[in-house]
Amino acid sequence: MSDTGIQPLTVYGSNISYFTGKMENYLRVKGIAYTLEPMTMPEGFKQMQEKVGVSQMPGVLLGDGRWMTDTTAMIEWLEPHYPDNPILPSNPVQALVCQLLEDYADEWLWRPAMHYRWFYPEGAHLQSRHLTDELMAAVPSPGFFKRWLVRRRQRSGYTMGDGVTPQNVAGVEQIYLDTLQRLQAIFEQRPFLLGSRPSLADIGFSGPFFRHFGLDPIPLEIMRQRAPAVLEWMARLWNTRLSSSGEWLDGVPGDLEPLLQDIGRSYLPYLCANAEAVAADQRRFDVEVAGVSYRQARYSRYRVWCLQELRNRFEKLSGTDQEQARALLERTGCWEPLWRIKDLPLLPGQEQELPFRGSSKMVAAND
Ligand SMILES: N[C@@H](CCC(=O)N[C@@H](CS)C(=O)NCC(=O)O)C(=O)O
Repeated sequence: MSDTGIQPLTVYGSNISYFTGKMENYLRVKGIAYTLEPMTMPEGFKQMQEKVGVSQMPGVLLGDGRWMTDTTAMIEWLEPHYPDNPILPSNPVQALVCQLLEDYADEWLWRPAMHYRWFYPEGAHLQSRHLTDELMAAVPSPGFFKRWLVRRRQRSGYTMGDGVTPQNVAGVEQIYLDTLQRLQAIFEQRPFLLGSRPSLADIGFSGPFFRHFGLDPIPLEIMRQRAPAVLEWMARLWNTRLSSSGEWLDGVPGDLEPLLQDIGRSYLPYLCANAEAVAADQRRFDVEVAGVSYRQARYSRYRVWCLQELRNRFEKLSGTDQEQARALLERTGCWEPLWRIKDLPLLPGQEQELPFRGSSKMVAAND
C-alpha cells in the first residue's frame, strides 16, 4: 500500500516530544513503517531550518529526499497517499469534529502539558536529563549546565513565559483535570473517541497524552488515580492498527459535547484574543478565558492560521452538512467565537506550502 518515493520514512524528533508522539501514533495506527531518529542539537535543528524553513519537531524525511513539517499538514498530505483505512470518517460532520478536536488537543492542551512537565521539579529534572542525553550530546558544555539551560528555556518559552503565573496555575491544571474527566466518561463506554476504531480525534489527543500527561510523573499519577480508562486508551491506541479495528458510530456521540463546550468556552475565545493581539502587533497580551486570566501570553501567528483552517473546513461542507454542523457548534458554544473576528490577520501566503515548507513564524506560542 505504500506509494513509490515515500518509503523509507524517517521521523526526526525526540521520544518524549508532544508532536513527535502524535506523528508516531498516526503512522503506527495506519501501519506505515518508519524509523525514529533523534533531532540533534544543533545540527538536526539547523537542518530543519534549511529544509523546511522552521526548526521544530518532528521533521519527516521521505524516501525521495523531501522533508516535511507540521503534523496536521503531514497527516493531511499522507492520507491520500495511503488511502486504505482512512483516519478521517467519511461522514463530513464527524470529520469536522475530528479536526476541531485535533486542533484543540494540539494547541490548547499544549500549555497544561508544558506546565506539568516544566513547572514541577519531578518532571523538569527527569526530562531535562532525557533531552540533553538524547539530543544534546554534541553540545560542548557540562551536563548540569545543559540541563539547567533546557529547564530555563522551556519555562521562559512555554510556561511562565507563556502566561502561566502562580495565580493561574490551578486554572491551567483544571484544563487537564476536566479533560481527564470527559475522556474517562467516554473510554468507560468505548475504545476510541468515535467508536471502536481510532480516528484523527484520537491521534490529536495522543499529542498531549502519550508523551506528556502519560509520561511525566505528576500528571501520570493523577491519571492513574482518576482516569484509568484514559491510561488504557493511550496504550490501546499505540497498539491498534486501523486495518484490523472496528467501526465508527453514526453521527457525533453526545458525550463528545462536553469537550466541544470546553472548546467553545476557552480555546476559541483564546484564538480570537490571539488574533486581535496579532492584528495589533502586540507580541504579549493579557486574556481571560473561562474565568482564568493569562498575563503576558505570547501571541502566535500560527494559531491565526489554525483558526482560519477551522473556518475553511466548515466552509467546504455541503449545505446540509453545514446546517448539521452549525447546530452542533451553536449548541456547544463554538459557533459565535469561530466567526467573531471578521478578517483574520494572516500573513500573505501563510503556511500555504505546508507540509513541505513552513514559515519561521509558525512554532506554537512563538513570534
Ligand atoms: N504545529 C507543529 C508543532 C510542532 C512543535 O511545536 N514541536 C515542538 C516540540 S513537541 C518544537 O519542536 N518546538 C520548537 C522549540 O521548542 O523550539 C506540528 O504539528 O508539528
